[in-house]
Amino acid sequence: MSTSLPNNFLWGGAVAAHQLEGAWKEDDKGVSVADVMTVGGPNKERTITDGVVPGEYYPNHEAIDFYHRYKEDIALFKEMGFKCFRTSIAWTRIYPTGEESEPNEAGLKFYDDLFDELIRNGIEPVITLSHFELPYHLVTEYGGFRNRKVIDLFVKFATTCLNRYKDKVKYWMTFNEINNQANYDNDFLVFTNSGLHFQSEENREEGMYQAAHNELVASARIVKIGHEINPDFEIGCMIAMGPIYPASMNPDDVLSAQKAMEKNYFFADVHVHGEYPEFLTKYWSRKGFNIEITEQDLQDLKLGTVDYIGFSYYMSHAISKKEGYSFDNMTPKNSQVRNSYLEASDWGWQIDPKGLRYALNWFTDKYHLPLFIVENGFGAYDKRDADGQIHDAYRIDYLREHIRQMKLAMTEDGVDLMGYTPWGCIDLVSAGTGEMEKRYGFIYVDKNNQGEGSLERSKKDSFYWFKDVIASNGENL
Ligand code: BGP
Repeated sequence: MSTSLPNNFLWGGAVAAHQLEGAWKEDDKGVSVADVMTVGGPNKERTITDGVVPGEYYPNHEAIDFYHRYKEDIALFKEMGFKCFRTSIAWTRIYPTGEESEPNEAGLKFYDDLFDELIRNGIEPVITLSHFELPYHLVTEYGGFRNRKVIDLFVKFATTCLNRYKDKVKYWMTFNEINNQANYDNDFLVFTNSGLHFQSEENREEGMYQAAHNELVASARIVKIGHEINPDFEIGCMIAMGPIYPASMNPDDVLSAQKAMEKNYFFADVHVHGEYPEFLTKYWSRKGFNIEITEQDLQDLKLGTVDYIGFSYYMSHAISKKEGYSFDNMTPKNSQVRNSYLEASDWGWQIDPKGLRYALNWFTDKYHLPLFIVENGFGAYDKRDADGQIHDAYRIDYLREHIRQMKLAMTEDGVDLMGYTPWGCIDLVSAGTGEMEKRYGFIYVDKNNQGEGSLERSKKDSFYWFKDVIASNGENL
């Protein structure tokens, strides 16, 4: 078996529109869910406000102003040797409230210009259609993706994009980290994924499953439409993958880990096989959930299965079945434990490069589809040294160990991997906390958590390191 990576391996970087573009109102852009969230902190989640409240600071409104600076940033990506660049299309630039009958030409033109600039620089766009960017209007008007009306609105938006960019974009993904909402006890995750705003509601788990179903149907319809528009499109799903290990060899823990994996990753089953696994429909009936699923939905799911599995990988988890919990009542919050074998980042994310190899093998064994690592990275506080430079050896260490494991999965285990795009290749607003100072980039952006700074870009040590990794196709680590 070959020990080197294929020549067409897609090295690059990943971002999302709302986390870097800024220009939140420009060219008639509408308000998205990301525009109504303030800054939290390492141990503090973002606050979701009731619309945009005057006087509050919303970090996504300006972000890093990529909207006006993308040419400068793409020049830096080119210098690093990127083969591809993953970003998303902000729904509210194209349909500001989600409900307009005609798309906003200025928004469409921005992405034409952006994709042209990438292509001119030899960088292939990899596009996510929904990355935490639901129009806020659809939350207040319909309660987000729980309402079937939003399926049609999203399919309309996606179809506009697939048609408009059919000769510029080949690689697409439908919903970013669609399975994040399996943590339905986390307000932020269900709000950003699906626009669910629970407050006092009690049926949040059932609501999450309804929203997830509606998204899975929308995704399948989009895959089918996309293949009709351009049969060369590669359309994938996008799953947040953090393997869940048993905390011990106690069979209760082992079974708990298996059950937790099922509940977190059934989304991929539906994307890949076009049907729900039996354990889930049984679970729904045990819980008395009444999920509205039509005959047409079941057919649509079958007709729109994905071409590849994109996934993010940051960390692994461990689970322990505590006294008094049944499998049906376990949530990440009430059952996950720290893994004493692993170090964690300042945000408590457990660093586990071997978990990436595990994840690649797990996906391959289960789905036999090409995979694409579309997010991986290390969020850290960066400080300028006495020489004025950022020496981010910790970030290089993290990425190097993950790439090593990725290579082993490919060369020793035979995993079919399309590419690797580290998250936040340029510093941007954290999705989870809204902080600027939780940095992932190879490129530093001068801005702090309060929104102060010149927005000037500069290269970190990791910039030069990753450039060499790409130039050597992963040989020089
Ligand atoms: C994923 C999201 C990204 C991104 C990343 C890092 O969940 O797809 O949008 O932000 O995680 O998370 P954070 O920004 O919270 O550090």
